[in-house]
Amino acid sequence: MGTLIQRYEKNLTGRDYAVGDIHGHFSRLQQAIEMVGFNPDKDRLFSVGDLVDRGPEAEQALDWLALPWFHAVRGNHEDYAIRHSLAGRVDIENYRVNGGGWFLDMPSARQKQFGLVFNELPYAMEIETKNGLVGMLHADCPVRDWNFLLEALGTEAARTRAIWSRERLQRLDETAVRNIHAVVVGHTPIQEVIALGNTVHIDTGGWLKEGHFTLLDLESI
Ligand SMILES: [Mn+2]
Repeated sequence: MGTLIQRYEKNLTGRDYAVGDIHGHFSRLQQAIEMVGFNPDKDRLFSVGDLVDRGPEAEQALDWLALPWFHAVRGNHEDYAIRHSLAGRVDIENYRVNGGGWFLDMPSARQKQFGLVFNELPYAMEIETKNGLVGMLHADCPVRDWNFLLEALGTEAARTRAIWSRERLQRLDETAVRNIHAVVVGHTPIQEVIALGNTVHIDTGGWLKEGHFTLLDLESI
């Protein structure tokens, strides 16, 4: 496993964007970043994870992760791939139902290639912005105070919550996460971006027929 929380220094020359779950729709993502005039020489794109499964272009995830301006946290779908390829610990039927067929049907050496790259993805990112530190996680912050996140992520319970929980949205919980300007998350498709406390849910279902990719400028929050 790589580092649990990856820190990024302030982007002094360009803009920083966050994007929700991609789920194998990299052509649509490419169109979305072109629409905002994304400049790969200066700008950065931060993903809340779930790059793969469900869509037709999941295999491109490795190409995108190799780009110097694209950074992602791990989602529960990367976690499926890691567990299957590196630990052999996955409910195969459940994985296939959730879009993992493309992965299960690849040769095991190729699966392992993905697993090793995904296993380097952090559970959380911290990005310095002019407004303060912005945190990103796939599903929800498992602690009420960002300063305790690193310690908490040492436990499987907190790691699971970080990549699977839908509790905040289900309860419309507006409790702020302390000691962080904002926390950006995905995982649960919604029609429009919604902020609950300082947690901003941005998965507007760019991979769904009726959805779209939201490119959230991190300095706008
Ligand atoms: Mn997810």
